[in-house]
Amino acid sequence: MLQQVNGHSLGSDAEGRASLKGDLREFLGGEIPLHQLDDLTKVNPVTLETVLRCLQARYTEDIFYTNAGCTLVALNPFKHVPQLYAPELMQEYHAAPQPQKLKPHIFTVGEQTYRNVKSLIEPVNQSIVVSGESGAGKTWTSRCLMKFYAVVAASPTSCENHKIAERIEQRILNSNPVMEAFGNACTLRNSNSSRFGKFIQLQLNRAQQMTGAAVQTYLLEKTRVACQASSERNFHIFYQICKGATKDERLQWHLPEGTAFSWLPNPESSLEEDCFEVTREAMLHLGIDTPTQNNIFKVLAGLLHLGNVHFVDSEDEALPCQVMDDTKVSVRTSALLLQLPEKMLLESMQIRTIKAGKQQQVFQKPCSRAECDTRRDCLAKLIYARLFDWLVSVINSSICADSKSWTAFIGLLDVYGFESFPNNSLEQLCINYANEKLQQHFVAHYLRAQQEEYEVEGLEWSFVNYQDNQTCLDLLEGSPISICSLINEECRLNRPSSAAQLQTRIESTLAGRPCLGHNKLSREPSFVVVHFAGPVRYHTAGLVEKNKDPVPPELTELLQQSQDPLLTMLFPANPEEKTQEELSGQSRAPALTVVSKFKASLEQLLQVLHNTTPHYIRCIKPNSQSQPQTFLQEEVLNQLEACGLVETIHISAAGFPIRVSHQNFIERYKLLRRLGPRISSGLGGLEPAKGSSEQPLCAKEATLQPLLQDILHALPALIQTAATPSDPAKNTQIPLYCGRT
Ligand code: AOV
Ligand code: MG
Repeated sequence: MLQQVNGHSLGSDAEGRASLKGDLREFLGGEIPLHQLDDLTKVNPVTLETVLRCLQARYTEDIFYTNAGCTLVALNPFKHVPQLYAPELMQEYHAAPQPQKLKPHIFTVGEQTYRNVKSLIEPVNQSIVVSGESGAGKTWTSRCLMKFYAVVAASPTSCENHKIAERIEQRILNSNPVMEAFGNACTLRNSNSSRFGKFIQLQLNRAQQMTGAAVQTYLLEKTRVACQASSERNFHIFYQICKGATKDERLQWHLPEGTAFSWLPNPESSLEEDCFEVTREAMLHLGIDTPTQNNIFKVLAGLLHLGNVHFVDSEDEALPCQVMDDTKVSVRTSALLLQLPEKMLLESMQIRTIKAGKQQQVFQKPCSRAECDTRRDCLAKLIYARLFDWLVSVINSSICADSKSWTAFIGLLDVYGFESFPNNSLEQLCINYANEKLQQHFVAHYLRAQQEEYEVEGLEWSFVNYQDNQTCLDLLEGSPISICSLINEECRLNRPSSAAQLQTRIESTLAGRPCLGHNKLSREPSFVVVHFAGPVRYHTAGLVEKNKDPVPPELTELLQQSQDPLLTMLFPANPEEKTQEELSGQSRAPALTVVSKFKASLEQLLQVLHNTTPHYIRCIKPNSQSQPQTFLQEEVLNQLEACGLVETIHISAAGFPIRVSHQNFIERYKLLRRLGPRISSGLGGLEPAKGSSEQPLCAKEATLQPLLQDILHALPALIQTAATPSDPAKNTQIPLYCGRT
């Protein structure tokens, strides 16, 4: 069938490419300035170098968006360009008959996605996958897309409806500052780095109006609460409180000006910490009232004081480690703010309770200084992670529409980008693993599936080679043995295992795997993974423990004693509501590891993505110093290479840009069937035959240009074949050439 369609289409494609060559002659002759090439499929030859030159020329001219076939390349301007995101511009893209004819923009992707939802049969869920390395602009882009939908998918202006619509859109937008305050932090790569993954479904009703949204988050980097790499910072919210609290609040939360907190490193000023009022206002919109907010901030202040508690080694092993003299006050203040009995708080960190024997006899054992520190950190992580999850659930209950009021969604995916630091641990392993998965989704969906389909359909197609990251994923998660399985195994066996032993185990068991890099230079135990975006050295120290993420039951029991309303809610005493971590602390059943839980959540995400029509935006970071007007070729080249952009362009340039499902195609064009023999006379005889009861074709339908022109040539045979797809169960798509005219 494709051949019948494409008997014509390929001809057009060839013509298209001929005219493209014409462009290129001009381009190479310098008649078309490089920066005016809106689509990278038009550079010739398509090589890394020509693509790079084109992007650089555009960047120099302050043009930040460029089409690259099925993807949009977004260069980070690292400066405010307000006119680029003005509501008027959003409306312009929304109202355009063919938004793809306007300058490339994230609004083009936004609008096309929005239009795609509409189908004659059933609305089709869409997703926009925003990818790129840390600091490339993913969060910025998804925020702008949310604003775009808040404008174009707003409910009509009927007064009451409008009010509701405005409220829901505003609320959805308000989820951003709250989630960023609690989930973002300054890292070496990005001063507003997302430390959690986010998939937000914007819910649309049949009239394409946004009626709600649902947020799903992925693995918050909770270790950051108690431990920040050098030159990095804690989550923004802590700085916001310390800087933004009023005099009264400072008194209530025991935050006198100038107090130094161990968990608040690098307190120099940043934009994000000036946003306390914005965060508070947004929380209010989401239904978190001022007393609850104050309660949250009081608990966070309690955590800061907890971080100032330091222990000294005990001279006698049988006695618990004591708190350093000058930090005793921190125990008191922390207990006061968390509304916990001070003695219990201290003992929960100093003494381990062991239950043993059939009778479950209780023994108590003093912890070493290192263990006391670990338990202190664990307490903070436990509270912060629960608080974050609770906030997400509050946000969801505030913005989620009931299932009857929406029929389709547009999903926006914004996860933490690929990152490589001097010291990489389990957090980076998970983050980079997530990015590998997304890259694989792109490879599988676009680079591989599309080409395979052309081959199956018998098209003349010369296969474009691409870098498949399957080997890296096999190394990370494959069965039976992979890095994840080996780390999990260590957790399961629960045996003392040094960092060096883990390194040896990984290197010897997985020796010869193509993506396991050489580990010659490092003095510290580590292993190297060659990711699609570059090699990363992961240090093995603490990896197994982080993967286990054990929560001593005494800590949860302690928090259940709190008199604080927020903590009471986060840690209910009711045993029926025990969570997995509590149960795992008590039972012998092995707890799910961090990696296993993360893997399962990623698989769920990919399943959701798989059931939507995906759109891709590739964010590129022109330099790692976050400087405007600075385009570092080497850095951009690495990113272009890593994401397979050149291959994408090749496939897009030679492939079929419009794809319509059989069912939709028939629904849309079946009326043309009756033209039958009149096709030969072009668009002439559009009147129904004499004596027929058919309505005349309306002019709009009769002039569906240029698609109609293309289709008319091949119509009779096409409809015949489309009506009887070879494998209806597969709901095969008909790739249509729509012409580049
Ligand atoms: P990321 O989401 O991709 O990194 P962000 O979206 O946070 O990166 O962007 C990093 C910074 O670049 C932002 O804070 C802005 O200062 C700037 N920026 C990005 N896009 C634009 C734009 N279109 N216009 C102006 N400035 C921009 V990470 O979350 O670290 O993976 O984990
Ligand atoms: Mg981000």
